[in-house]
Amino acid sequence: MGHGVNRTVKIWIDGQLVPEDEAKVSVMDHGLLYGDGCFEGIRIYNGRIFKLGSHLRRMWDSAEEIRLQSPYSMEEVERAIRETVSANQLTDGYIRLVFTRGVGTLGLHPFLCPVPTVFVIADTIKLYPQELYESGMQIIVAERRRVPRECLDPQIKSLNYLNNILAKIEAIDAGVLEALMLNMEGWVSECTGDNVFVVKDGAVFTPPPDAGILNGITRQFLIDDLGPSLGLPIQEKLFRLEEVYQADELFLTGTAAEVIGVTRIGDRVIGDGTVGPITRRFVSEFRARVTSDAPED
Ligand code: PXG
Repeated sequence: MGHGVNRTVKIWIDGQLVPEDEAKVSVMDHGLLYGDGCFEGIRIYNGRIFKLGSHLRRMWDSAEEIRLQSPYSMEEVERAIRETVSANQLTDGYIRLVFTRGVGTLGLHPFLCPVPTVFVIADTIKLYPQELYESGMQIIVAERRRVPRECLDPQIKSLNYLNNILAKIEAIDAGVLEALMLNMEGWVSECTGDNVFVVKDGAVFTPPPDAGILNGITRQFLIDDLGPSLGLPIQEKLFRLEEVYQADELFLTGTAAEVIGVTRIGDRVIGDGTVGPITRRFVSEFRARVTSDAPED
């Protein structure tokens, strides 16, 4: 089944481009049996693959952390991604790159799976409604804590997303789209699929990687590039929920969400309840940069 009208989605899997209904993974694949594998979500803007190099490096870092060796080189995976994007005639959309441990026995042993499964999906993306970027989104604070680095480092973008999904269910139950998670020490970490930034008295800060977060590619783009070019340096520091409640502005970043303001958290209003001026500058500068000449590094 294609997702669009008259369009069969082509999937790249284990070296071949095939129609979606032929792209199959075995029930004996440990990606399915144990969530043993890793992935990336990547955006295509105006024919350019945003931060593809950074996503590939993070994918290789995740794979190394779980001792999964890709059967394809980074250059081969990059070619596979570009091939999949052009086969689906996408100039704007979303790419999902997945490595699974591969087919094995009914036992945890990862090294009894001889060949990792690799696939690339490229499709259109369902975005948050534009109105949310103007009025700001509402989120909650999840009861569920972010899994500690000592147990499963959130820097590994693994196929094991149940920690985030359980927090996401809390958000859905509360009628909102995201949930902010604290780490086991009570520091603010991140949302289920987005990083978090606070604005206070003109200063912008975000939790450091050692808060136990995924070091988002969008987050790093703001720290390295957008912040400095807007004259708004971003500081990494640990902070508590109290500082979130007392923030002037709050915003989230992620591949799917881009940059989006948060105006309510639970029943508390952030700042004056509108998307603040600094958040607006990041939202519009982000859009301008990715739509004109999205960096692929
Ligand atoms: N934290 C977590 C736990 C994530 O999963 C981010 C932060 C933001 O990272 P990037 O690199 O995207 O700036 C993520 C990324 C989806 C979706 O479909 C979620 C993500 C990425 C792409 C799509 O909800 N999460």
